[in-house]
Amino acid sequence: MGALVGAALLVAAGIGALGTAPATAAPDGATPLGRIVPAPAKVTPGGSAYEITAKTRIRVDDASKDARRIGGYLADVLRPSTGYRLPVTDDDAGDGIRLELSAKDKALGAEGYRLTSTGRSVTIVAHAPAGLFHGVQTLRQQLPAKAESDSRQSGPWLVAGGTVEDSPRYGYRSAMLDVSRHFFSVDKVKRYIDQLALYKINKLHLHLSDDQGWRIAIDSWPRLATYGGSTQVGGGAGGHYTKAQYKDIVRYAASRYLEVVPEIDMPSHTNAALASYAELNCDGVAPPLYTGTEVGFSSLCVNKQVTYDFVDDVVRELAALTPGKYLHIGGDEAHSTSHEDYVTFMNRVQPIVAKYGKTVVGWHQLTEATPIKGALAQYWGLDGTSAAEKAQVAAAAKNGTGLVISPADRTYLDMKYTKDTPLGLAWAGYVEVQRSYDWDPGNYLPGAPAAAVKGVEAPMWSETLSESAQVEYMAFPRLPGVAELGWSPAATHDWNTYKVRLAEQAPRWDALGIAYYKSPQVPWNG
Ligand code: NGO
Repeated sequence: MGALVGAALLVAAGIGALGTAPATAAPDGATPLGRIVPAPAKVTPGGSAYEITAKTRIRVDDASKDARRIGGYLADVLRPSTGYRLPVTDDDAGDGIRLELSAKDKALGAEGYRLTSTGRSVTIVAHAPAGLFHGVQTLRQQLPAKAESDSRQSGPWLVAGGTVEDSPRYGYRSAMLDVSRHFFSVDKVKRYIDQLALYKINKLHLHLSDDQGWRIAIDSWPRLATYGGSTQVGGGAGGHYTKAQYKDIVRYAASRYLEVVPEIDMPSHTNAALASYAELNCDGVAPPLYTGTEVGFSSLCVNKQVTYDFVDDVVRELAALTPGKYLHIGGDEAHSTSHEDYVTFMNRVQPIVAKYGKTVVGWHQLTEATPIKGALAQYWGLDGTSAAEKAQVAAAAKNGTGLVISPADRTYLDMKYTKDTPLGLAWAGYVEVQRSYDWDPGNYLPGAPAAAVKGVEAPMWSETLSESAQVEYMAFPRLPGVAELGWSPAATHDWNTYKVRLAEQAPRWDALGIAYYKSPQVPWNG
């Protein structure tokens, strides 16, 4: 694309104002409209800024519980820092912050919104509650970073004037947390959910089982959690979620408009289950619990009926805990299962997921079997993946299998940034911030039709991570970049302007207590 055409596209997408210029504020001191992450689809700056004051009210549609809840959420974010009361009222006439659900604005879709800021009000209009919520995230980022503080700060609390019209490129914008290699408490998961919501991520993929630990209570097979969940990498105490705790996570995620996608990884990555129940092993002997980090050594016994009774029970109970559409069945690295057995197993398990009303997601090795209608394959290859393997996934995509793109050498948040990164793995190479952002999910996999791409994911594997601070150091600043690949129109993609917007997020992370990696690729101080 010629430079001129590129520039024209940027202006057409409404983000001309985002240019490469240093981070100058708008004349009235507000953050320039649209200078946020992910970049909005269309920004029309103009007019005077809105100022949140002690008199500001949050006005919501009286008919909508969702709008009221989202108004309450916004007030909770802003009260500590502003010190204002910010009452949420259903008197929706008058000045202030207005959250409106509009049945007729169908063009905004399931997640889009329009934010209009004038001297008298900020109005967010959406067709569906998720759109209102995403609009609120935009409003948060337009305010000074200190709005995120949990102690009182001085204003002014300005929102630049103009209009943002925004909706996502992809409907599947996911982050994964591996709670198996190290167990993460409910509170830690909630903290991560809050961080994901700020960047308009809408799926939380929980990797609930692996060789090192089974993390979800299953009533019909209780030892999975009580024994299979009793340790983790390095031999710590591990843990598991009771059903009540798991529902709490699902509810909390839903309140931030994230859908939980639970994963039970099969037929390999199953040592915790095999250790808990001897009958799941072909030789009838339970192996010991495992606390190392090798992969691919375990396998469910493909030719025993009890295996499918087990899968049926687990999927039934998990589906019942899952209001979302998807259930992930893993399927990666089945190195100790023959190809024939793998195909038999995956083709038998997918209909079980369908029987309980869920849509199958699997790692892309699922395409070695026959993906069931509607299934999604999650591509986790890298530049060096063989052409044959890429072609097999692309062929499935041509046949109707949807793709979630999560290349290990781009979006894996557990990869070290450089050789000096104290945490993380390096099997897919080092993944600096530019590398994680500077690619296009729409044309990433050669031969796969763009329409097959349903979205992106940033997985956080936890072999080396057990604390929130460690997760955050690996996620920030790469996670916002993957979020932008999932949300923003391809025409807005530009590393040189992105890195400036990304740098402007840092004071917000400071206010939120997120200790991020200070990549030398990002101009942190303007
Ligand atoms: C691979 C492997 C996981 C590891 C991860 C570490 C997939 C899909 N299977 O990704 O078991 O934890 O790498 O980066």
